[in-house]
This record gives sequence, C-alpha cells and structure tokens, in this order.
Amino acid sequence: MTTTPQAVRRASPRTRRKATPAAPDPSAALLPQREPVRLLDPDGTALPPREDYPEPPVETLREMYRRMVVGRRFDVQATALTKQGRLAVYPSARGQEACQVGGVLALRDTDWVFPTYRESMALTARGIDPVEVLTLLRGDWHCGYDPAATRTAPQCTPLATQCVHAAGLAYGESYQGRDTVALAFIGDGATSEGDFHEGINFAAVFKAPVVYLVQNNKYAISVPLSRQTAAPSLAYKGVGYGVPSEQVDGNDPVAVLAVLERAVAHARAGKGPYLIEAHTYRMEPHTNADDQTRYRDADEVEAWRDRDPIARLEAYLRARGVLDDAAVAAVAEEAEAYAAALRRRMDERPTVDPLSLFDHVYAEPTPQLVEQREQVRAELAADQEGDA
Ligand SMILES: Cc1ncc(C[n+]2csc(CCOP(=O)(O)OP(=O)(O)O)c2C)c(N)n1
Ligand SMILES: [Mg+2]
Repeated sequence: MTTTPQAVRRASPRTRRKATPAAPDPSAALLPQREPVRLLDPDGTALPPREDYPEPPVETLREMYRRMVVGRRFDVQATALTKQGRLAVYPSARGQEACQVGGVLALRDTDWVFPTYRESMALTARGIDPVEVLTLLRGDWHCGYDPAATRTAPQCTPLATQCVHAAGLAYGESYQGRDTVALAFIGDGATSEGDFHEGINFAAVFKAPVVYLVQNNKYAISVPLSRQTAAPSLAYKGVGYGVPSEQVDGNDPVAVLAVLERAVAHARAGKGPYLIEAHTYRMEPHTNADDQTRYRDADEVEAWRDRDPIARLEAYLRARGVLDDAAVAAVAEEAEAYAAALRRRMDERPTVDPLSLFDHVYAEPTPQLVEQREQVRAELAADQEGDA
C-alpha cells in the first residue's frame, strides 16, 4: 500500500514521529561573513568597535603606517628603476600596502612568509635588504636573500606553487613541536590553480598552521575577476576543504591587521589553516611591461584612489591624536632617505658568476647539469681568449 499525502495528514498525533532537532550546520563556522570586515570608513572615520575583531594596539598601527609609507616609496622607486634599465621588471603593489604590511606585522620573526613576485613591499617591510629583494627582478640570481635566515621563501613566479610549500613547511614545523605559522600570499587569479587547492587541502587534513592571504586585486594581468570565478567570494573556497575563512576590506589597514591576527592565532593554536580574502585593487599596471589601457578604464582606477589605505590610516591616527604633522614629516623623510640609498646602491654593478647558475639546483648535480656547466665554462673561457 502506498501512503498518500492525505493518509499522512490523517495519521493520529500519537503515531507521528517527533521531529528531531536539526543538526548544527557544519559549514556555518567555516563561512566568511557576508560583508568584508571593516573597522574604518574609506575616509578614516572609525566604525563601531567589534567584539570579534578587536582593534590592534595604537603603537602597532603607527608602526604599520610607517612601514606602509616607506613601502610605497620603495615601490615607486623600484618602478622608476625599471625605466632606467636598472631592473628587468617590477610588479607594483601600490594600493595593496595594507595587505603587504599587515601580513608581515601579524607574524613573529620566527614565522615564515611565502611570497609571490608581487610581495617585494612585504619583504622590505619585513626588514629584508631592498637590494637583496630586487636581485631576482634585476635578473641576477634566483633569490637575493637567505630564505633560512630571513624565514622568507624565495618569491614565486609560478602561480600558487608557494601554497604547497607553505603547507609542507608548516606541517614539518608542527610535527617537530614548534608553533611556527606560515603565511602564504596569493593572488585572486592564482586561486584557480591546482596548487592552491592541493596546498589548502593538505594543510586542512594535516592541520598545518598556514594562513592563506588572498589579495583580490581584481585582475590576473588582463583577466578580470568576473572571468576568473563564479564564487560569491574567494573566501568561500575554504569551506569545501573544511577551512575557516574570512573576507576583509583589504584597503582598511586596521581591519586587515585585526583579521590577520585572529587567523594567525587560530593557526598557532594548532587549529589548522585559515583562508582570508582581502578585497583590494592594483593601482598600477600588472608590471612595467603591461599596457593596462587595453583592459580597464582610467575611471575605474581613479575611483579606487578614494580608498587609499595610507590616507585612510593617516586620517584615523590623526583624528585619534596619535599622529601629527611632525610625525608624518619624519616618516616621509625616512622614506626619501630609504629611496635615495636604494638608488645609490642600485647604481653599483653587481658581479655575477654565470657558473653559479648551476649551484643549488640539486644537492647532487645530475650528469646533464655537470655537462651543461662544463659547456658554459668552455664557452666563457673561449670568449675570454678571444678578448685577449
Ligand atoms: C603557473 C603559471 N601560469 C601562468 C603564469 C603567468 N602569469 C603570471 S602573473 C599571472 C596573473 C596572476 O594573477 P593573480 O593571481 O591575480 O596575481 P596578481 O598578479 O594580480 O598579484 C599570470 C597568469 C604563471 N606565472 N604561472
Ligand atoms: Mg590579481
């Protein structure tokens, strides 16, 4: 006999099953808030304080301001160096200062950073020598700084590969009983790469302490976000892997730091990875070699000038009475001196041994590498003989 809807409706209350209370939605704790977290209005006015994201101490915010101003000056200088032929290429991070500086400020010196080509400003904000940071982009060597000493991996040009490296390192550190956190920077476009998914999945399964910080600057070279993903927010990509996530206004320095601090604390406490999507904007072309007029309007770029992260933090700190004209001038002067020293040092020609190209490829060179090295050595020797 089949049960008709009428039969169900006619069943006596005694025979009806009690409705079991709905199980809690396991995804609820993983999903980002609907609106990006914001603690300052675009003009720097403070929004009501939030219990979930307490404001970082004012001293930290002043330090953030300082590093953002110096970082921007470095960025402008690096772009100028490409025009003088001192640098092969430079991907500017102008407009993304809150993410670049907030990311490194949220970490301890013992934590690790896994940057992309766009994070030169984050690395200088971490205290790495700017000439060493620019070594790769100058075309001299794969990486100018010592990754082990600086706890900063080489800048990755292959998209998203750093996501897997970060997961592996973080897992190794926690396996050895250390509470190191790894921060992996990644772009919006690179979240379509397999390595992003593999990295975050591994980190989730093995509870590796990694924070993935997606700087959604709206473009992957000329590809706009609308052609990159149909996801409502890039932060939603965490839920499928069981990773808690959050979205933040990436041009609000106070919110960026507050969200990062919470994510880093989560990872450090052994609760596994965390995914953050920071909504920001790349103000400059993809690199100095890119023609942005081919794919975006000047009006769009102009509209983002009103959301400048440095002006926003400066207005807020001034309104709180913890930053005055003298302090602003002192930081500007420091930034100028930083840029002048960089210009001077980049004028010096480095000595690069072409044979060093073969070092560090493998711990033990393969027979092919040995052969290639010998070939280059012989060609260089022949050149020298020809010159003599
Ligand atoms: C595996 C791989 N595929 C393609 C490229 C070429 N490429 C370099 S940058 C880039 C765009 C990346 O955009 P996004 O991840 O949004 O980072 P952004 O440059 O905006 O910081 C592409 C496609 C690459 N470097 N690596
Ligand atoms: Mg991008």
